[in-house]
Order: sequence, then C-alpha cells, then structure tokens
Amino acid sequence: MKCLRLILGDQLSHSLSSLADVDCEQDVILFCEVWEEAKFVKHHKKKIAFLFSAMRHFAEELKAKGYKVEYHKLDLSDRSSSFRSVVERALNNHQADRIIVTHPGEYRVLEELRSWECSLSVPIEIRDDDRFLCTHEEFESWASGRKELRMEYFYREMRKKYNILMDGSKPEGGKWNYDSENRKPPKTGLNVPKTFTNSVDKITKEVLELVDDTFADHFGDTEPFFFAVTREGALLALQKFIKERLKYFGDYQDAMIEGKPWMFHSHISFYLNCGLLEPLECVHLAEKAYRNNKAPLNAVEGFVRQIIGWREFVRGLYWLKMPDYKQQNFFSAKRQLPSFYWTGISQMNCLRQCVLETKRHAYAHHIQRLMVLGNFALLACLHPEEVNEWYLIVYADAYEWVELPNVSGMVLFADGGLLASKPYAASGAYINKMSDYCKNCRYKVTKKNGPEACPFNYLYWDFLIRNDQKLRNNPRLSMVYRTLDKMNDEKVLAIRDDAKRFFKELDDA
Ligand code: FAD
Ligand code: DLZ
Ligand code: SF4
Repeated sequence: MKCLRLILGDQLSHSLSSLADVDCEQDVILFCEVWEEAKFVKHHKKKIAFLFSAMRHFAEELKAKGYKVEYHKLDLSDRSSSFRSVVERALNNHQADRIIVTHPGEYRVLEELRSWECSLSVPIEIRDDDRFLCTHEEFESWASGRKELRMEYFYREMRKKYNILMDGSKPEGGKWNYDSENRKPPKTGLNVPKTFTNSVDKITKEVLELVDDTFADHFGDTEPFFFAVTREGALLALQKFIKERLKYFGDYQDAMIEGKPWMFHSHISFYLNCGLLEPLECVHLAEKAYRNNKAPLNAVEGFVRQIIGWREFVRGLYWLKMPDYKQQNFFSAKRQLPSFYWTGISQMNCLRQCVLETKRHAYAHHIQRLMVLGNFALLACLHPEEVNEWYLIVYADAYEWVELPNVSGMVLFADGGLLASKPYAASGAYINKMSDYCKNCRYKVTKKNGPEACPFNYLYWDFLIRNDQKLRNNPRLSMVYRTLDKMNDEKVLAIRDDAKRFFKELDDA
C-alpha cells in the first residue's frame, strides 16, 4: 500500500505521529505551501516567512534521512491552491491509496480532512498529536462534571503526571504556585540580554523575497528576521533563554519597558507551536537549571506553569468547546477594531508601543497582549470576531487552538467565565505600575476624568457600570462594585461623559 503522509506547517517534528512507520521505498511525504492557508487571514509577513522557511528546512532534513519528499512551493500562477487540491494531485501522481496525517491544530482543518474520505475516495487516518501532554480524552475526563474549569487544578494534575518540580508527592518548595512573587515592576537600568538571533541562509532569503513580493499588503515587517528556522536553531534559542533569562523570568514576568520588547521571556512559542521544540524538553531543561541552583524556584515554576499548565489547558478547552466557542459574545460586544491596531497611530503611548513592537517582531509578550492590547479591546467592547482575527494575524505563534481561548476566554471574557474567574480589566494604574509607558504619554495616568485623563481610568469604571447586571454577582468583583457604589452621582456622570466622548472620537476617527 502506497501512502501519502501529509505534514502541515505546524507539524515540523521528527517525532510526529504521522512520520512513524514510514515505508521509505513507497511512501511519499507531502508538504504544501498553499494560498488557502496563507490567505485564510492576512497573516503577518514574518509569520508566513518563518513558517515557509521552517517547512522548507524540515523537508530538506527529511530528504537527507532518506524519505521520499514532495514539497509543493507556493504556486504563483494558481492562487486557488488548497490542501485539498494539492493532495488530490499528489494522490494521482503517486498512485497513493491512503493518507496519513497527524491531528491538525485547527477545527476548520480537521473538518476539511474528515471530508476527504468521501470527496477524494481514499481512506484517511488521522493520528493523535502526541506532542501535547494531555490528550483530548484526558482533558474531557478531567473537565467532566466541573462547573468551572480552572487552570490551577489542571496544572497540579500535570505536575504530578509528569513528575515535574515535585518533592515526592508534594510540590517542590511546599507551594504549587509562586505567582505572587512574580509581579515586580520594571526597574530603571534593568539589563535585558539580547534575544536569540539567527543568520539568514539561502532558503530563508528566498522565502523573505517571496513574502515581500507576494504579501506586500499584509501587516508587519519582514526585517529584521532573526527567528530560528530549524530544530537545531530553536534548541540554541531555548538554551540561550535558560542560561541568560530564566533566572529573572519570574520576577519580571509582568513588566513592560519601552523599547525592550523581549524582556526576560523565552521567545520560544513560535518554535513550540510549529513543532521545532517539544514542551517536555523545555520544562526539563528549566527544572535542571533549578536543581543546579542556576535559577530560582519562582522563575522555574512560573515558566513550567505556562507550558504544562496554560498551554495544555487552553488546547484542552479549545477542543472540548469547539465549534461553539468561537461564537461566544457574553457582553454582546460590537465595536469595530480601531485602525490603530494596524497603524500604531494612537495618543495612548502603551497601545502605540505594543502595536509597533507587534508590527516589527510578530511578537509581544503576554502582559502586553493581555493587559494593554487586550484590556483596551475588553473595555472598548470590540467585537470578538474582529479581535480574534487580529490576534491570529499578528503573532508568529498564533494558531487558533491557542489564540482563540486566550482572546475569547482570557481577554474578552466572551465565554462568560469558562476560562477566567473574572475579566482581566484594569485602569491606567496597573499599566503605570508594571511599565514605564506612562511617562511618555500625552495623557496623565494620575488624572481620573477630563480630556487629559488616561482613558483607561474612566473606561474601566464605565465598563463595570455598563455591565453591572452581568458582573455584579461575581464574587471576585464584589470589592470593586462596593467602591463603585460609594461613588457619588457626579463622579459616575463624569465617567459616563468621558467614556461617551472617547468612544465618539474613536468611532469618528
Ligand atoms: P513565555 O512568557 O516565555 O512563556 C513560555 C511559554 O509558555 C510560551 O512560549 C508558551 O508556549 C506558553 N504560554 C505562556 N502563556 C500561555 C498562554 N496563556 N496560553 C498558551 N501558552 C502559553 N500564545 C501562543 O502561543 N499563541 C497565540 O496565538 C497566543 N495568543 C495570545 C493572545 C492573547 C490575547 C494572550 C493574552 C495570550 C496569548 N498567547 C498566545 C499566550 C502568550 O502570550 C504567548 O504564548 C507568549 O507571549 C509567547 O511568548 P514567549 O514564548 O516569550 O512566552
Ligand atoms: C499558518 C500557515 C500558513 C500561513 N501557511 C501554511 C501553508 O501554506 N501550508 C501549511 O501546511 N500550513 C500553513 N500554515 C499553518 C496551518 O495554518 C496549520 O498547520 C493549520 O492551521 C493546522 O493547525
Ligand atoms: Fe497608557 Fe494611560 Fe499610561 Fe497613557 S497614561 S501610557 S494611555 S496607561
């Protein structure tokens, strides 16, 4: 039996389930760069360049291992190419009689693959993606019967299951979570090491030219291009993080400094999500650094939690709740995405900095995504569909399984609290505490009302007032509503008036 093994762009792992038991004499490994994917949303130029280059490098590695590889480069003369059209042609060319593929990361692609058995009249075997640490079935069983799904409890199970940072049956250091130690504001003069930089080889150069020529109207810059595009490079990036940044990862996890986009984060999500790195090797290396006294527990536990906790949790939730999850809109939010999300032209310095860094690097760290860009989207009642599309476009690590729960669940509370126990809404005080953005802003973060006031200050209260009925009974918001109840009518009116003026200007712009 001759088999076609389809490898998707985020499946660049030698250990991939669809690459097990390959018959090197007969089977054909197929990669396809297709318009359907590149245009599904108008991905950031750097994201397309990164993925195409990583795909091309990975295909070369498989060829060198003796596999028969067919690599379909983006066909500039046929702008209708899709996974299906390329697979159909390859089935005919190679006279293959079945397809093997690893479970895709997006629901729409899974639906498409499932339809082929009928439309292409060949059996298709969809294998589990065992690069993740929790199967769909395990997550379903963990979730079943729970009223609320909280990452913290899921995370503890994962720690035990994989014996990570454990001291016998107890968590290392006596606590499961050291997050309370991980909220240090940025210090002036903080020495942030340079992030990993890869040199551009012939393959990447060709891809960069292709992207500049073909996707000129997409968001973002291709230069500077520093991503690793092979497993070897991604491992170097990981090692650099462990050696130079991990020790401060916890302390400054939430901190933001103007002109320092990378801070002490790991910058490995692009590699993890396309398969160049595996989650367990990352957490094992971090744990080793802790055991060798090279990094403190608060940093290592924080890092481990992001990978075996949040990353697996959002994936579990995505597959548990799709396709309905995508339609959720708890606040009935309907405002269009303001143009500054694309241009960076805004008088609000925090937003301007985060958009411009996103445009340049196809990266922003978690707190920029959540507490600046996301906070605005929540408070301004932006439509979940538009916000999701933006996040899926602009980050090089964005695939729907991870982007959607973070945006609809964590940022917009569009799922009504399935993922988060309360909306992550904040006034300017939070951004001022955790960043140095406010000092270069035309607004005054200490002012609460009026045209000079930081818009986050009144938008925060306006959001709570507008959504009183939906949020007042949330126990985690009872203190905030008590404060609101103590405000006099004049103050409430000033908040409402400021918000009205702000939204009018925003909508008219
Ligand atoms: P670090 O801060 O160094 O964390 C280490 C790793 O932990 C990351 O590489 C990532 O794999 C994982 N991780 C951390 N937080 C999360 C999380 N909330 N969900 C899932 N994994 C997590 N992450 C993506 O990989 N793709 C996305 O499309 C994406 N969209 C996001 C959208 C919003 C609105 C928010 C608030 C978060 C989003 N995240 C997304 C999560 C997180 O912001 C990124 O994983 C992180 O910024 C990547 O940078 P890093 O590798 O330096 O991460
Ligand atoms: C993101 C992306 C893009 C832009 N292009 C391709 C492509 O041409 N070929 C491919 O195999 N994958 C691409 N991807 C990644 C896919 O969108 C991703 O593999 C699926 O959505 C499944 O998660
Ligand atoms: Fe952002 Fe407000 Fe600070 Fe300006 S003053 S940077 S708008 S938080």
